[in-house]
Amino acid sequence: MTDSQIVEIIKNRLTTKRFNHSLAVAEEAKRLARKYGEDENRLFTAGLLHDAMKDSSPEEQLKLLDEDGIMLSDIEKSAKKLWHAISGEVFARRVVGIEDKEILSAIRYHTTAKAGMTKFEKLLYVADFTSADRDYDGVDAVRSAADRDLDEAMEEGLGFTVSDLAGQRRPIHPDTVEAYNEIVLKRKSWNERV
Ligand code: DGI
Ligand code: FE
Ligand code: FE
Repeated sequence: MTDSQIVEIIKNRLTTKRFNHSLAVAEEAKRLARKYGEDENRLFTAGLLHDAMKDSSPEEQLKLLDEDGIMLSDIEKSAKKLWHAISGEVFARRVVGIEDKEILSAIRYHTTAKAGMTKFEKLLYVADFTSADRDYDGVDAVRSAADRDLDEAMEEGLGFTVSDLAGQRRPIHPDTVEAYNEIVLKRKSWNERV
């Protein structure tokens, strides 16, 4: 399937806002891929598809998971916002016919992240934080980190997510905790702080 066919598919599935976000993430993923020496075309495709199930009903998402034999953990059951990354991977694979394992895995982990991510997976995760349509408090810090260093941007994004979730007393997915611990142990940024 071509990117323009994929654009038509997501246009018909998403609200205008979410469709524009998906185009912006695709552009940002491509820009970051060029900067960090990854495959621009495949990251563009991953960006287009990453939120393909985000505006679908819980029932529709659960149906895809069920058809694929995927069981949700208790934490996943408790947070519907996590479902679209899992169902989005199934959608990309089974409905769109994407066979590229790295595109599928980048979609699967674009919300929680996980330890041991590839550069490709990190680039989609960061592009979702820094795309042109984003305006949350703290976006400037992630954008300037992304201008300097991919792992610094991962640390900024994961730190933001962990603080935000803990501040709301929401559960933090073990994949997110493992990604966070891995990146802070690698970078040891706290040593630079007073
Ligand atoms: O789909 P987007 O809005 O573009 O962005 P996203 O896929 O990163 O989703 C962000 C949402 O997911 C945000 O509301 C926080 C939530 N989230 C991310 N990681 C976790 C999480 N929620 C819980 N409960 N636990 C997590 O580890
Ligand atoms: Fe998402
Ligand atoms: Fe997104």
